[in-house]
Amino acid sequence: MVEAAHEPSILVTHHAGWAEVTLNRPDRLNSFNVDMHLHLAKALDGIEADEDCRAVLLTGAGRGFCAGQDLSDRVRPADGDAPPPDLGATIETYYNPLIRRLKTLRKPVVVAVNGVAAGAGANIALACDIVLAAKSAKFIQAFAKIGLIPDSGGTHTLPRLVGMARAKGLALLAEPISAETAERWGMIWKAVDDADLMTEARALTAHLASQPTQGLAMIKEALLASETNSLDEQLDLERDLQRRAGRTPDYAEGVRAFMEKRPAHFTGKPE
Ligand code: T3D
Repeated sequence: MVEAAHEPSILVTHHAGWAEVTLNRPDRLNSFNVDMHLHLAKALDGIEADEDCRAVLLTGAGRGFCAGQDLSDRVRPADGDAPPPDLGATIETYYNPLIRRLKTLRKPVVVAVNGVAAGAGANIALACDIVLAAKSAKFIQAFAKIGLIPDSGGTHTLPRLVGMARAKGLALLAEPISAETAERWGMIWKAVDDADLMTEARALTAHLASQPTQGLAMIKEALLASETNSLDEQLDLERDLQRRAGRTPDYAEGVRAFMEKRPAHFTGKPE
């Protein structure tokens, strides 16, 4: 008997200086099961360790970006004796490490939200550094519809991005909002015509991959820290990071290129 070929749940395509990671369970709108979590973590391990990879693009296969947790792994018979699943364990093991990783990865992460982003799928997209979304895409904090709360950082990220009134509306009503509304509210960087999404996302990622990688990593670090730091703490952090940025070869090259009126050639190398 010939076994059915197993479609990988994560696809990684390497380009010059950057990598494209595709969530690949299109028949389930790229919702997460354990296999996809494990393969995504492995892909990000490789990207993190690869000095030549200086930016990441995340997207989804098919008509959706990601519908969050695969709920077919969570079904219990109404009259059965099966104990409830420990959702805290899944979050601790898979979702929280993924969000921490996206936020702290020392290279920019662009996301191309190619279609609906629901539940954890929406908040994973919002944890990326630059969010581009197809105009046909929708963002849905779907959790309340099944008795859950926004996870994957949603309760932290949403009020900071869109303010408490909108965060509460999104979380409590679980209604879809369009990419254009998300852009207008400041939740994402840009809504893009569907036909242009991947071309624009790839060009943006390639551009970021050619920039001063260490400096970009320090910008991410400073902005993340600003979510909890006082102004005094942030000023101190800016001083320390600027000191380090000033020691990088890319800073020296950036200044030289400016003075010589030519494009800079950044290498992304550390201090
Ligand atoms: O559990 C834990 O570990 C805790 C962590 C939780 C994190 C979470 O993300 S909880 C939230 C889970 N996600 C949702 O509640 C969203 C569920 N999906 C939807 O509400 C809708 O599918 C969408 C609004 C996203 C899209 O709607 P629509 O009409 O465009 O598509 P559809 O027909 O509903 O879905 C297409 C197929 O994908 C369909 O399968 P079928 O009928 O063609 O065989 C549908 O069942 C499947 N699908 C969509 N989302 C999921 C899913 N299958 C499993 N799990 C899903 N989340």
